[in-house]
Amino acid sequence: MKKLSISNPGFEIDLQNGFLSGQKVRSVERLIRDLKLFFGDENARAAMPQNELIYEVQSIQPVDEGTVGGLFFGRTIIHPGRVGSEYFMTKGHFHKKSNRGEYYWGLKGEGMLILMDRNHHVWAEKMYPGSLHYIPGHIAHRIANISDEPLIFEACWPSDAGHDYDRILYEGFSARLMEIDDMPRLVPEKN
Ligand code: S6P
Ligand code: ZN
Repeated sequence: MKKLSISNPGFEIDLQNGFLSGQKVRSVERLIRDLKLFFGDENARAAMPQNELIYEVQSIQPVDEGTVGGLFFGRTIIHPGRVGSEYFMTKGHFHKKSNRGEYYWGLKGEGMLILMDRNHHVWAEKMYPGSLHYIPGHIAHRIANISDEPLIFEACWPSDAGHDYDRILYEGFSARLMEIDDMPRLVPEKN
């Protein structure tokens, strides 16, 4: 950055659909084969086409992962569908630095933000275009798409937060978002 220079920003966001562009925008795809054991009905997941795209994430990481004081920005699209009766969803995670918080906001489609505290209490917030969600530290978060359209949302989180997926894989969320009588319902896991 030169002294007194005026330049364009390094990144742009499409205000209609949240698409991110600019230098070093990263993209990750999660296919049905990447989500082994994350859904309640593993047999149903295993029987699905393994290349089916469940969600895509774009992220802007202007500093190295783990940097204290920086911020990351991300856009996620979850495609519509279900594994058995469970809506397509993200893996979900606690942050590795557990006390780090995060903002989520809805851009398109209808979804549910599923939250779980360290005592395994689960609750949810409706996500829709314009919904804004503050996720405090120590709370696991996962998003499910509850409509027949793609769900698009964005997020901003600290660059030293990290992601702890293992805890979700081994302990799980203690309730799952299922379609029951055409309605989304949180159903407790049987232990
Ligand atoms: C990162 C932020 C999002 C998610 C993305 C996918 O902290 O919460 O960008 O990474 O929505 O979800 P997950 O649970 O697979 O990371
Ligand atoms: Zn997070």
